Amino acid sequence: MSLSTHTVTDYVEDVSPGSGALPPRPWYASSDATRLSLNGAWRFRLSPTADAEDDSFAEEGYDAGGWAEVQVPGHWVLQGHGSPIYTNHLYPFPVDPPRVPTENPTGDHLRVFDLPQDWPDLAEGGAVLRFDGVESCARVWLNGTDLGEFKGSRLPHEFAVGHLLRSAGNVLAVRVHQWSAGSYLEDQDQWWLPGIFRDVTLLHRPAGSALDFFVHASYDHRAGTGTLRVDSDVAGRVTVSELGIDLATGESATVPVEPWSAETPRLYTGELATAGERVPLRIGFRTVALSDGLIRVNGRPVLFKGVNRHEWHAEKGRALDLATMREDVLLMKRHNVNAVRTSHYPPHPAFLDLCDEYGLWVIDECDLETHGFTEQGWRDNPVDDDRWTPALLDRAARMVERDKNHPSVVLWSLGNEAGTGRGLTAMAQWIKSRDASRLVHYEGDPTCRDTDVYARMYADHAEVERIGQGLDGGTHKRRRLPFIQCEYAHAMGNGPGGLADYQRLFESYDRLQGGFVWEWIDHGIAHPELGHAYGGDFGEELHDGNFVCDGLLFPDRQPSPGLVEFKKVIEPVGIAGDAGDGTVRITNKQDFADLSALAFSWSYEVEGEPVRCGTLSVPELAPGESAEVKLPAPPDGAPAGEAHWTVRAVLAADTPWAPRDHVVAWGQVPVAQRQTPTVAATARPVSGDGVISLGPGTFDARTGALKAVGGVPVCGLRLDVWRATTDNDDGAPWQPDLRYGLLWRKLGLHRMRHRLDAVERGADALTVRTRVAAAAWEMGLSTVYRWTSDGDRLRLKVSVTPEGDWTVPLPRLGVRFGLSAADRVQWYGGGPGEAYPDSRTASRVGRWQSTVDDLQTPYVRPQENGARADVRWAELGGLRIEGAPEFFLTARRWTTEQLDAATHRTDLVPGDTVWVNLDHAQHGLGSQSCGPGPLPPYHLRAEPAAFSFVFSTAPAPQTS
Ligand code: IPT
Repeated sequence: MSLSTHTVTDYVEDVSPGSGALPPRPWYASSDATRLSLNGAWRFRLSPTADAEDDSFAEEGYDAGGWAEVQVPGHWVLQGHGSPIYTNHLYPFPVDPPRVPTENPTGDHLRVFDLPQDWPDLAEGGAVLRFDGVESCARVWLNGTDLGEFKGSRLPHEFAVGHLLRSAGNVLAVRVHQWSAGSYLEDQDQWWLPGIFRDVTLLHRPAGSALDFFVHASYDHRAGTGTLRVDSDVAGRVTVSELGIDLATGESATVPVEPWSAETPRLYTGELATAGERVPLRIGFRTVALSDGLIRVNGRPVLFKGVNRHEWHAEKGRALDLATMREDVLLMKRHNVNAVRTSHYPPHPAFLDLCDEYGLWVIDECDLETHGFTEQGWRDNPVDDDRWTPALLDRAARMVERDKNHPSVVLWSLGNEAGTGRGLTAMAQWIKSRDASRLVHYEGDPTCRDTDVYARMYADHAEVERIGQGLDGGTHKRRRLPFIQCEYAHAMGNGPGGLADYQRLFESYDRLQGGFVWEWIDHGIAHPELGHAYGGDFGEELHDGNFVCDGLLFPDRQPSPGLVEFKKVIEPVGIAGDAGDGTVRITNKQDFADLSALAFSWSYEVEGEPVRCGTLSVPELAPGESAEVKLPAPPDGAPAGEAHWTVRAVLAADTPWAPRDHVVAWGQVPVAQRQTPTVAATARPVSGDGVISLGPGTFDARTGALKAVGGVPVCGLRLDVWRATTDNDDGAPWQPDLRYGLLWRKLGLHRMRHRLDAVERGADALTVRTRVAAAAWEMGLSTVYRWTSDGDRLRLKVSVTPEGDWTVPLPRLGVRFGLSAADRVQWYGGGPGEAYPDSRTASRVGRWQSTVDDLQTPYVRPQENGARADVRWAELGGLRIEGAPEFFLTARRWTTEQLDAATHRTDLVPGDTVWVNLDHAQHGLGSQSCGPGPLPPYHLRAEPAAFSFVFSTAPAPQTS
C-alpha cells in the first residue's frame, strides 16, 4: 500500500484516545501461545517537531543505516537525545488544551525483525502487537501499513497484525511524540520522559485463543469457602487441580479455601483452557467490601501501612526491569509495608503479579492528573469537559481490564489531583458497573461523590484525629465513609518527622484505615558530575528543583533513615515492657495472621553489651490480641551499669521475602538507669606560657578557647545553634505552619557571632562568658562555659540563657569543635542510624561503631543529617566524650556552612578537620516540605538550658 506523502499529525492534538487499537484485556504470559519480545536495540531518529519528517521511514526498504540506536524499553532523553524536564504540577508548555507546542520532540523508532523458527504457520490464527507503555503519543506502522495511533502513556495498547506478518524482514515503525493532547492528562509530579518505556511484544493468537476474561474469586469468611467464576469472551474450561475444580467458563463453584490477604497471600494455580490456548491463572480468594463504614477484606477491617510508588530507576527512568520491581517488593515487605498506591498511574503489570505473590494491598491508580489547571482556577479542566470524557473512559477501561484479575488490587483510583468534574463521575460509574467487587478511591473531591472512601493528603495530626472522631463534618455521604491518608509524611530530604504520632492515631480510631507515605523512592537521575541530578540540572526553563527527591529510598534504592523509622513505626507486633513487674506486653497488630510465623527472643544488655540471651515463648495470638509475657530473672552476676531487655520478633522460617531470623519487630525495656558521669572539681587551673592548663585540658589564656585534651588537639569549640536547613525546615510555600528554615536565616542564626565577655580563672574552674548573637538583631544567647577537672577528665558545663524576644525555635543547641584526625567512631546510645526528635523510634540503645564517612546520610540535596541520638558516650579521634545528659552526636569532614551551601553530594569535599557536634537538643523534622511542620512537643524552644560533657583521652589509640 502507498503512504501519504505529507505527514498528518492532527492526531497529536486530538482529545480522542486514538484509533486502531484493540479493546483492552488482561496481561498474562500464555502457557502455549508463541510470543516474541521486540525489546532491544531499535534504530532511532529524533526530530524537533511532530512534522519535521515524513512517514516514509515506515516503508519497506527504508535505509535507516545513518540513524542512532536506542534501547527499548527506554526513554530517549536518558540515552543521549535531548534532556529530561522536571516539573511538579506546572505544565512545561502553554496551557491551551488540547494544543501542544510546535517544538514537540518526536522520536522515530524502527525495528526490523524475523519471526522465530517456532512461530506457527502464518495462516494459523492471528497475531497481536502489544505496547505496554509509550509516552506520550505513538503512531504505529507494520510493513508499511498504518495501524493507528494512541495515547495513555502507562496503559497497554494492542493492534491486530496477523494479516501483515511475514516470516522475515518485518518492518515495525513507531513514531513517538513527546507532547500530545494526552500530556494534559498526565501532569503527574515527575520527570517528563518520552519514549517506548515498557515492553513491545508480538503475541501469536491461535484460533480460539482467549480474549478478555475476568476471574471472580470471592471469599465467604463465615463459611470459609471461596467461590470461583471465570467469565470469558471465548468459552473454555477452568481448572484448579488443588481444589478439584473443573468448570466451564461462566459457571461457578464454591469450595473450602484458604483466603488471600496481604499477610497471607495464598494463591491457587489454575488454568483457563480455550480451544486455542491455555492461560495460567493465579487465583486469590478474597472479598472487598465497604460495610459499617469500614473497608473490610474477608470481613475484617484492614489498616493500610502503605507507600506511594512511582516507577523509578536512576539510570532507566520509568523503564523498570523485573529485578528492580522485585527489589521494590522485597524492600517493602522487609520494611513491614503492607500496601502500595501506584501513584499516579498503573504500574508495569508484572509489579502487580509480585504484589499478588508476596502480599501487598494495592490501590491501582489510573493514568490521570490535570494538576496544572489549578493555576487557572481549574478553568478548562479536561475532567469537566465532555469532549475529553471518551479519553478518560478509555484510560479507566485500559486500567481495569488489564489489572482486574489481581487479588492484590483492592481499590481502583480514578487518578490524582485532577480537580472535580463530570468526566471523573463517568469513570467511577463505568468502573463500578464493570467491577462491583472493588472500591473506588479519588482524593480530589471532598464531597466524595464518586468514591467509597474519604481520602486526604498531608492532613496534619489534629485534623486526622478530628476525622477519626467523626468531627470533620463534610457531606452526608462523606461522614459515613472510612478515611485514608492517600499521601502523608512527605519523605523529602531528612524526614519525615511525626510518623509515630500519625500511626498512634491510625491505631486509635477505627475510621482511620491508615495511609500511604509520600513517596517510595527519590527520582534522582544518575549523573556523572552531580551524583544524582534533580530538577534544573538539565537547564530546564521551568522546574521544581529537588522536590522530585522525596522518597524513602535514595535513588540507588538504599533505604533512607525515613524507611527504617517507618519500618519500626508500623511493626506488625507491638513489644512494650515494664521492667518493674518483669513482663513484656506483646500485641499482634496484624489484621489476618496469627503470630505463628514469628519466633521471639530476649537479650539482656548492660551498657549496650549483651550479657545473656534466650528465647521467649509467646502464645500464637490472634490478630488484635495481646498477652503479658514474663521475662526471665535478670542474669546472675551481670555487671553493674545501665541495663536493658531487648525483645525481638524474627521470622521463624525462611519466607519468599526474607530469610529466617529477619527482624520484624523489637522493643526495649529499660531495667537499671544510667548513672550520669560526675567529675569532682579538684584540679586547679594553672597559667603557663600563653595557656591555661586544667587537668588534661589546655586553653588559650586570652580567649579561653580549648586547644587540646591530653595530646589530642581540639579547635573551635563553641556553642552552635545552626543546622544546614532540611527540605522540611525550608518548607513549602503553601503550608500553613511557619517556615522556620526561612525565618532562621532571616534572623541570622547561620551567622551568629561570639562576643567574648570574660575569661575567669577561679580556684577550681575556668569560666568563659560569651554572648552569641547575629548582626542586626537584639536576640542573643548568653553562654557560659564552665570547665572543671579531677586531674584526669575534663568537664564542660554549658549554660545558655536566651536574651531578647525569641519568637522562633532553635535549629539545634550544643557545641561543635574540630578534630584534626578522626575516622573510627564508637558510641553507646541510640543507633545504628540517624535519629531526630520526631523520628527516633527506630533508634535502639546499644554499642555501635562506624566510620565518620559512614555516619553521613546521602540526601540527594545535602542538608543536616547523620545525628545519632541518646548518646551516653562516644569515642573518636582519640577523645572520649560522655554526656550529662545524653546528647546527639554528629561528625563530618566538612562544616555545617559547607553542607548548607552544597547543592549536590559532589559539592562536599572532605577537609583536614572532622567537625563534631554534640547537641543537647535538636528541633524536630516534621514534613513541611509538603505537609505540617514538627508537632509542638518537638520544637526546640529558646529557653534557659544547661548541659555537660566530660572529655578524656580514649583508651585505645585511634588511627585515621
Ligand atoms: C501531591 C501530589 O499528589 C503528589 O504527586 C506529589 O506532588 C506531592 O504532592 C508532593 O511531592 S499534591 C500537593 C499539592 C499536596
